Parts: sequence; structure tokens; C-alpha cells
Amino acid sequence: MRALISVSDKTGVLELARALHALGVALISTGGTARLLADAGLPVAEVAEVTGFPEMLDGRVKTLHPKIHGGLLARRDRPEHMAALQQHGIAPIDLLVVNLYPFEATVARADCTLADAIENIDIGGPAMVRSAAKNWRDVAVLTDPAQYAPVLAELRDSGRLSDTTRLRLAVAAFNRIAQYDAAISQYLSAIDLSAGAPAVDAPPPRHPFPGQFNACWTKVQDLRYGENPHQQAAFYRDPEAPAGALATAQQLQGKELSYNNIADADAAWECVKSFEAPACVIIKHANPCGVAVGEGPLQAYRKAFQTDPTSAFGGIIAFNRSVDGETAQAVAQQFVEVLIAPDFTPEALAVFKTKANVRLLRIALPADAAATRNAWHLQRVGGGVLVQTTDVHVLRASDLKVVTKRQPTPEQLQDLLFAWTVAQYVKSNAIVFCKDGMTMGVGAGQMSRLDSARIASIKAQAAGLSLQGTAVASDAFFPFRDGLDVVVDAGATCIIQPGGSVRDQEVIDAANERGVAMVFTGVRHFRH
Ligand code: 93A
Repeated sequence: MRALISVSDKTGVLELARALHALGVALISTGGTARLLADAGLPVAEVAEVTGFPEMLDGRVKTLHPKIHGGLLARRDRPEHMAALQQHGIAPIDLLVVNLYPFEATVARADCTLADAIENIDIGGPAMVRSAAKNWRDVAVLTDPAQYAPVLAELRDSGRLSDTTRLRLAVAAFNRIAQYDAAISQYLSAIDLSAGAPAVDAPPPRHPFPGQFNACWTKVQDLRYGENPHQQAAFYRDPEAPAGALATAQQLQGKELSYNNIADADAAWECVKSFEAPACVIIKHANPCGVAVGEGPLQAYRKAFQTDPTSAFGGIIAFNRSVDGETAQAVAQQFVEVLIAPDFTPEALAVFKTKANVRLLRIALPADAAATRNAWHLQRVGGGVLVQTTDVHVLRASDLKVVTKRQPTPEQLQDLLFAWTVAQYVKSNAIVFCKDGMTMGVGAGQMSRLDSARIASIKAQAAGLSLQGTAVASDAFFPFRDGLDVVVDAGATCIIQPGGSVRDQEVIDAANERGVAMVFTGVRHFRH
């Protein structure tokens, strides 16, 4: 048996080569990889010795040779193929180990020049991977260090790899090539050519969106069904999933996640990540029905739950702090579908041991959680897809413009910023009443802002909460004074909204007339 090893990422390759050598496999390798193996005392033939042709053009041509591709592509069950190999002095290659020039990592660097990017487009590696994967019935191809150990184990146990293993490896190989080519296509097609070809020794000017969108996602799991039981569904992971994203979650216990669970868990997690203080977010049907910050997770949960205990039933709950035993006990009193947190203490896990259906998701919380989001937001439309950058805008107090005679007090300002952050995660039209770091009434998803305002105050009443002295956020401007009148009638004493309506003055006059404070953000947060 002969193996060709040519890897840029040298992780685990020495151990693999040693183990292959011990199994009697002959090793062939390219420049850098060959040196590494030879330095470790392994017998290895350089590709140049095999081809009788030197590596040339700065390594651009190393393995692109019939002695290599013939050895990978020949069908062992075709006598003509084997005769051709003999005639040309080509030895078969049975195992290929390749990982590619690090194109994705290179272009991810802010200072990556066009020349750097181009030099990191691997040609020979993908060509070999394709040859080996096409000939999967006779050749095994490893494209990821994670495959080394299981493949070695199978080789040791059975002396060969099964058809299923070889086909599985071939599929993984083609997936990797597709992903690699997608990265190249997306990088190159985003280069702005309006001023001609850019200089190669500098980072090229780029458009935020590539000329061709080639998302290449990997299936995490099939789901039982979609939004409704008659729809089929699956969950995929983005190869560029940001740190701490939902797709990186580890499920610690509970029933299988459903389509709606995943969607709601994402909404809860993205919202709770926005807060620095210990926070709790309860989601129902993609909308927050309770959000609060507190001294710790328990207090945050108690406050969040109070907003709308009726809706919180069967909710999806997220924390931005480790869940302790006390908090777990409090949460376990209610019917909860999914609980998401950066961690759970052993006491918390013990509480949920007896509630085997509750799905617990652990997700590492990155340091800059508020800034770590998907780069793109996608929405399917018939036969197409709308792509936009994600709404990651973070408002600072210094961005606010007070437009009324009355200034908000420091406490009001805190509640306004809190309400504004929550409103970003409420479906439009969003009206969010808050006080003392908790939501007091949430009006979501209405076609009229007025109705959202009315619903928020009806819900507060139903929960037995008073809206007197609350701060209210509106995700977009009030087109008329009537919306402002509804929230002030309900008890709001300060308002945060984008401003920008042709009738801003009418709304400002109304705020002054009613004696409330109002601030403009200059930014709106539609969410559909
Ligand atoms: O420059 S290439 O596009 N041309 C080739 O013929 C070739 N053969 C292998 N890149 C090529 N490779 C790549 O070299 C492999 O895909 C691997 O990533 C890398 C290993 O080089 P070295 O062993 O010198 O570190």
C-alpha cells in the first residue's frame, strides 16, 4: 500500500505517518511535508523522485503530473488501466492525505494583499483530492486531521477500509473542495473592479457583497419537521459560524431540538448576548415576552418572568451567566422548552436531571459577545434571496439627542437604553415599556404602531404591572402624535425613538405638552 501525504496544516500528520509506516505503508510526500517526515526519521520518497520532475514555479507545479494522477485515478478492476500504469512505470497510490493552502485564513486577515490571496489558491491539492475522491472504490482520501484517528483504527482492525468509509471520505472531500472554491469565488467576486484591476501588493478594494453568493453549509442534523409537522426540515452550520453562535451549542440533555426550538433559542441567545449585566430573556414565537437585568441570574429571571407569566409558559429562556442551583430551581417551577446559558453549575444540572424533557444548551460566550454576530442576514424570497449585513448597531448614551424641554434623569436614561436594546429583538412594529431594568409591557409584530402600543399596555395590565413612570422604546419613528399619546396615557414618562418623521415637530410638541422626556437615536431597528 502507498500513501501520498501533502498537507499545509501539519496537525497530527507525523503521528499519522508513523502509524502508516508501522502498518507497512510506503510514504510519498511534497517538499515541506516530506522534510517534516524525514526529520522524524521516517522513510519518505519526495514527489519529485516519483515523477522524475522537479517541483517548479515556486511550488506551483509539484504534484500535477501523470505519475501522480495516474496512480490515483487508475481503476484497479480494469486490466487496461493497470496495463497502462505498467507501461508508463506508474505505481498506484491507495491513500491520499491532503489539506489545502490556507486560503480562507489568509483572506480573513485585514492586511491580506491580492498577491497573498492568489498565492494561497491551491491548484495541485484540490486536483489530487478530486482524483482520489472520484476513484473512491480504490483510493481513500483524508482531507481533515479529525479523520486520521478513526481511519487508522479501521486500518488496524480490518487491514483495509470499508467501501462505506471510502465513500464517506470521498463525499467529505468533495464537500471540502466545494467549500474551498466557494471561498475563492466569494473573495474574488467581491473585489471592486470599477477603477480597473487593483494593485496586487495591497488589500484590494472590496464590495461588502460578493458578485456570487456561494454559501456552503454543513448539515448538523435532520429535524423531525419544520415550522409545521407537514414540512420537512434540517439544521445546517455555517463554516464561518462566529464564536458563541447558536450553531456551536452543545446540548446537555433533553428531547431533540425542533425547528421552532432552534429559531427561538437563537432569538433568545442573540438578545441576551447584548447585555453586559446578568440578564435573562424569555422568548415565545420569536419575540421576547420578558427581558430583565439583575444582580445575578436568579433576580434577572424573576423580573423577566413577571413581565408576562402567561406567555412565558413553554418559553425558551436564555441567560448570559452560568445558571446556578437556585436559578435552576426557580426556572424548573415553570414549563420551559429550552434553556440556554454559557454554563450550568453541577447543582443546576442536578435540578434538571429530574426534568429529562427540558433541553439544556451550553454555548461559550465570547468576550465581545455583542459584536460577535453573523456577518450576513438572509431571507428567502421566491426564486431568490435577500442578503443584508446583520443589525449589529449598538447605541451609546452619547449618540442620543434629547429633543424635549424635559431631560431624562440618569435612571430614565438607563431604562431607555435597556428598552432600546430589547426593541431591537422585538418584531416590528415594536413598542417596549421598561422600568428598573425589566420589560413591563411588550407590543410586537403589529401592522400599526398604535396597536403595538395598545397591546403592550393591555399585557402589562394583565400581568398586574403598572406602567406609571416607565420608559418606552419604539423601534421606528412615530408618524403622528397619536402613538405618543397612547404610551403617555399608559403611564410612560420618557420615550426613545429614532426620529426622522416629517411630523417630528408635531410629536416633539406633543411630548412637551404632556411633560415627558424624549430622545432620538437617529437609528431604527425594523425586524421582520
Ligand atoms: O502549488 S500547488 O497548487 N501545486 C501543486 O502541484 C501542489 N501539490 C500539492 N499546491 C500543491 N500542493 C499543496 O501543497 C497541498 O495541497 C498542500 O496544501 C501543500 C503542501 O506543501 P508542502 O508539503 O510543501 O508543505
